[in-house]
This record gives sequence, C-alpha cells and structure tokens, in this order.
Amino acid sequence: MENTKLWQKGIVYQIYPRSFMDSNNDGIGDIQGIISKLDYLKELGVDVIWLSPVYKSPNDDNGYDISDYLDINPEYGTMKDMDELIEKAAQKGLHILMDLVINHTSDEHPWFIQSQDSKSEYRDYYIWKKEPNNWTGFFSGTTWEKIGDEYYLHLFSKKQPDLNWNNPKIMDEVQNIMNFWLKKGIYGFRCDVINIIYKTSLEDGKKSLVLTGSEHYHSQEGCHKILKTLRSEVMDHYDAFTVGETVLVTTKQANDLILPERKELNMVFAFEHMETDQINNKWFKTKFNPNKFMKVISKWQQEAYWNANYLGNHDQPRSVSRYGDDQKYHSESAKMLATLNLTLKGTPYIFEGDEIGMTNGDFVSLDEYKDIETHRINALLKKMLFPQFIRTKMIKKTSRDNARTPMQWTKDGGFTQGTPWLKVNANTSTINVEDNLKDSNSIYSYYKKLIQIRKKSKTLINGSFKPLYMNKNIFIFSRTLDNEIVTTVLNMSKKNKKFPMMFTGDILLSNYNRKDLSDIILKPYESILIKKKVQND
Ligand code: TEU
Ligand code: CA
Repeated sequence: MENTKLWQKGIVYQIYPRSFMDSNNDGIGDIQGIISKLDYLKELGVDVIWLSPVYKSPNDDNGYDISDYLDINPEYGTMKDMDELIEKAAQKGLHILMDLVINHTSDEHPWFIQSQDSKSEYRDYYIWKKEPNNWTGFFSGTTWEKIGDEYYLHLFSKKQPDLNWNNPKIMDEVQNIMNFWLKKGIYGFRCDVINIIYKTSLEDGKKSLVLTGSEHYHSQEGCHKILKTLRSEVMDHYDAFTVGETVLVTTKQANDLILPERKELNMVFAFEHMETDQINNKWFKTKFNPNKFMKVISKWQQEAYWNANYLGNHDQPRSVSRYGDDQKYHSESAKMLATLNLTLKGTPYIFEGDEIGMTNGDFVSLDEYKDIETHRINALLKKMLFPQFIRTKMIKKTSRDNARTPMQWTKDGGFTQGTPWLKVNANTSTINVEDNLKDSNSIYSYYKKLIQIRKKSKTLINGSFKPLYMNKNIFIFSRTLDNEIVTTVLNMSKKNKKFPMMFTGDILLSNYNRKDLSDIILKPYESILIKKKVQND
C-alpha cells in the first residue's frame, strides 16, 4: 500500500459548484461556500475534491463553456478565493481536482472572437469549413454554425466551438493552462470528453441515430498522441493525476488510454454501466435491469486496468432514484449503492448529495428546468410531434438537472437565503445534512463508516476482484489480497431473497445492522460486507 498513490487509495468527492453552497445569498453556489464546507467534507472522509468548472464562463452549459481558463467565474468568486480554497483544503489534507475542458471553448473566448476574422492568426484555433457535413451533435441536431462565409464545428452547443487540435498552438496554450493550475498546487484534472478532441477528417459520417460522424473523431490516434505529449511535457513534472471522461468507450479503448506503459491518462470514466437502462440513447429509458448493470460492472472490473467508479454525476439522474428506491427503501437502497461503489476495485467517486441520498429533482413544469441539453431535446421532440406529457415524462426521468438541484443542507434548504438558481427539492424537509449528521443510522453515517473501512483495508484498495454470484437481483463479489477476502453481498431488489450461498467470516458493515450470518434471508436492498482470513498453502 506504501507505493499506492493517493489517487488510487483515496476517495474523490465531486462538487458541482453552482449547486453546492451559496455564501452571499445571490442564489448561486460559490467558492466561499465550498470553503465553508471543507470541514464537512473532511469529516466525511474524502481525500480529493473534484470541482466541475469554476472558470470564467457565460454559462451556456454551466461552465463547460469557458471564456477564460486563467480566471474565475465572478459568480463563484475571485482568483483570491480560489487560492484560498486550495490552501485551506491543503491544510486539512484535501486535494483539489480541476475540470479541464479542452475539446471546446466558449464562443465568447477571445480566441474565438478573433477567430471569426478569417485573416486573424486565431482563425486556425477552431475548425472552419465552407460547407457543413452531416455530423450530429451531443445535444442533438447539426454541429455547424455559420458566421460570415464559413461554418465552425461545435459537437456540443453552438456556444461551444471545437478547438482545432491540428494547430500546434493549441497544444502550447493548453500546456500553459495546465501548468498555471498545477503550479498553484492542484492535484490534477478531470479531462472533459477527452477521447473526442482530435478530428481526423471532416468527411460525412455513416448515418446513425445518434452522433453521425463520430467515427471521424472517436478514439483517434491523434488523440493518443496529444495525451502522450501532455503527459510527458506537463503531468510528469507534478505529483498529480488525470481522469478522462471518455464517452462510448470499450474496455480495450479505455486500456489504450490508461495502461501505465501507454503514458497517457491515469484512469477514465466509462459509461457502459450508465447505459444499461436505455435503448439507443439516454432519452429512451427502459426499466432498470440489475443483472445487465452488474454484468457490465463486473466486466469492467475484470478487464480495465484501473476503474474510476461512480454511479452518478452532474450529467446523470440521481443514483438512488435510478438504481435504488427513492421512496420506501430510500435509506436501505442508498446504503446498498454506496457499498457497491466503495467496495469495487478502483478509485471511488461520490457525487455531492449522494452521501445523504438526494433524489431526482421534483420539477413539475418544463420551464423549471435550466439545462441547455434538456431544452434542446424538448425542442427536438416537439418538432418530432411527441405530445407534451410524453416529453415531460422523458425529461423528468433523464434531465441532467435531476442531479443539479441545490445541495440539501437543512430542513428548509440551507443552500441560500436568496432565490436558488435551480429549485431546491421539497424533500429537503426529510433528506438533508442537518438530520443526517445527528443520526448514527443515517445514510451519511453509513458512508462515513464505509469510507473508514475502505481506507483501512489494503484488500479493498489493492485486492483482486472476482464475481462470485450474479443472478437477477443478487450480486456477490470478492476482493482478495494475500490471505484476506472481503466479500460484498448485494440485494438489488425490493424483495426478500434467500442467500444463494453460505458465508462465514466477520461482518464489517451491514445496512440492516445485521449481527451475524445465521439469518439466511437477504432483506430488500440489503448489503453485507464480510471479511475472512484464509489459510495460504
Ligand atoms: O459531458 C459529456 C457527455 O458526453 C455527456 O455525458 C453529456 O453531458 C450529455 O449528457 C450528452 O447527452 C461533458 C460534461 O460532463 C457535460 O456537463 C458537458 O455538457 C459536456 O461534456 C460538454 O462539455
Ligand atoms: Ca453566491
């Protein structure tokens, strides 16, 4: 364990700054708000805080459209606040991971403003073309917007023009940005949509239901080259790490990015397990099928060199609403999901609010949603003549705003005294930090215990993974190191289930406060963590 890096043995907590804590009551979360909650995070036991973008941005996509990489969004504070955050975090032994968005900038970035002049030296910072091709974007629809005589490429919103990585100046600019932040003492980057940054050609793509054209920019050799350069020129000079967000990757494509000898990234967020409850694309959800889900997780555990484990983030519905039960078995299922996420092999990522079991937003009408993607999809579905009640239903299930509602600190919210930028869920009266902290049986208290168990266990950090049983709703796997086996038993259903095998050993943790293994009925959403010594021969 001595050689294990903090980014392997530590626990990462994702903050969505806009929704975490508002310090000045303008309704928008901010850096001073985060600083005021550092003790809370320390107490929970996390090591690394991943901040979704806090850079200067017009907020078309809540900060994933950056207009100045070397400055802070004034809504969130100043560079002084940011320095203070890094410093105060460090004093508590907490590390900051920044979001690095280098596929695109904001259209309000000075580079892009100058790039609009076809004679400017910034013209080639972006991708301009006389005629658009047939590509379709991540937020649906065309990926080309016309300015003057030419069109520029945007795989996301038209306020997010794609950078031209064929231009060596982009490499210099990005290295400069990375060095700027690493010198401030941050612990690395979460690299946004990193496996699509290099466009090999701009030819028409094979017609597809989603993302026509992706074969020209997904997992390209050019991308690997860029990552190798960023690693050797920048990252290798610091004690820091990278986690890439990689859309649509297979385990093979992931390994090509993370195997140590590749010298590219340290780990990636894959999406396959997040796609088991959908047909073709995320707006068409099917009923959650635990077996499919567990099979995918188990495959990644065995095939990927290292995993970045997560069950939710700012782009996904809330995990307890999606994979658990946010009503009757709210507490049990939230704890069961925590057990899954924190006992797998890899680095665990906790999304803000999951530690108290925050649920999907309670939006009623479509105008309560703020997310650009939600509104783009609504417009598209409307054009396709989907009736309003169906659109509302689809959006309610899948909108990214489900995860973005403000953090529920107290019975009456506690996020702001002003008007929150996005509606606070009314269930803050029963699901909130205040109550969780007081209750030794709360979801938060369970997370805290689980985190301590994980941090103390070499087996959970470095042990090998082996699936022991997978059938319908029951998932049992073990982690083994030397002569110790830690077994995770999960019932992912609302029903009582008989133990499919017998267990012996000590119970490390149970979400029903189970004292022994003699009762062979697994209760709804029950999870048990069992430790056992074995004789080596
Ligand atoms: O997300 C990339 C991504 O592919 C999706 O998860 C995306 O959010 C969307 O749901 C597609 O349907 C990253 C960021 O996490 C996201 O917030 C940004 O909007 C996006 O990149 C663009 O920067
Ligand atoms: Ca504020």
